[in-house]
Amino acid sequence: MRAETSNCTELVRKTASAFGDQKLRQLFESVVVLDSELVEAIKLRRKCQHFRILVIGRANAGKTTLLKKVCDSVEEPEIYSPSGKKVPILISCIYGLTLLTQRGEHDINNQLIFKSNRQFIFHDSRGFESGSGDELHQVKTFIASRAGAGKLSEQLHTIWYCLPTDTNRPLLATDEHFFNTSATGKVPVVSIFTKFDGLLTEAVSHLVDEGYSWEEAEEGQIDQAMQMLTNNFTKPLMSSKFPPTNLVRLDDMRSETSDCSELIEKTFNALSDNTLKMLFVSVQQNNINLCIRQAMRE
Ligand SMILES: Nc1nc2c(ncn2[C@@H]2O[C@H](COP(=O)(O)OP(=O)(O)OP(=O)(O)O)[C@@H](O)[C@H]2O)c(=O)[nH]1
Ligand SMILES: [Mg+2]
Repeated sequence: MRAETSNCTELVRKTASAFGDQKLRQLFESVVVLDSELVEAIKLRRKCQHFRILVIGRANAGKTTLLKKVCDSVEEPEIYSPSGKKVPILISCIYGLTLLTQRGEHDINNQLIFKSNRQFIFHDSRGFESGSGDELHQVKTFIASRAGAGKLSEQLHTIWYCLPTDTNRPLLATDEHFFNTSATGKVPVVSIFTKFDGLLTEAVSHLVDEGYSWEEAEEGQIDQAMQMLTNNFTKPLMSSKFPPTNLVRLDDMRSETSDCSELIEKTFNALSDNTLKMLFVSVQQNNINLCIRQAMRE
């Protein structure tokens, strides 16, 4: 046991299997280092403390709400400049009311960090809404500069591309342009269909317009919404030249009961590099299930 190469994996496994109560076993597994790969994870965390995600999505797509959920925060993120200086909140007073304004939230180069989970760094881009080539150029430049960063901690690890589904403008021409022209190199893109609850409402209206009763429309809303999702989003995205690595549909992220575990799993699956997978698992604070499953896989 004094040798560097020895480990106590067998003891840990046998202790885990001795628990009759499944919850106790899971608790044990979650607090114990299951094997040398997790020791590697600790070494890796010394080198790189953050998992860096670029979030793209037009105004109102639900980006901030989603990030708060991922980081289990009710507070707004803190904003840091590329050099790590905190961007101050602007305090103004209008008609006796004190207003706090977040500055630089949508500047792609700034870093958004939630106090509740400082291990994620987000970059927020409002996408290509205006249709001008400038925005696309800015995003491409950002991706290229991060790809060229020497240090793992400075590199971009994943892109979350948010597409609101409760809209009558599903994919903008510029969204299609992105997926047809932007090779993101090794950085996986997870397309996130946000506000699916809004699409369900749309589906009900659509069915009622088609002559169905309210009861029938409510019954058929999920099938109808899934069909709309497939036709308006999934098919065009997946037939593009650089399709997203993975797709996720999210329900109402404002609701207390909704969770983003599917997004976390699909992001994990989208990572092709084992080091990054390990880093991603190690930055989870709210998603203990992924940690447990990953440990059990070994
Ligand atoms: N119906 C519905 N509304 C949502 C959902 N997520 C967020 N919203 C609402 O949509 C609005 C915009 O949400 P944000 O999270 O601020 O969107 P954003 O993409 O960060 O917007 P910008 O920062 O302005 O680009 C807010 O009123 C949210 O409460 C959702 O899943 N379903
Ligand atoms: Mg926002």
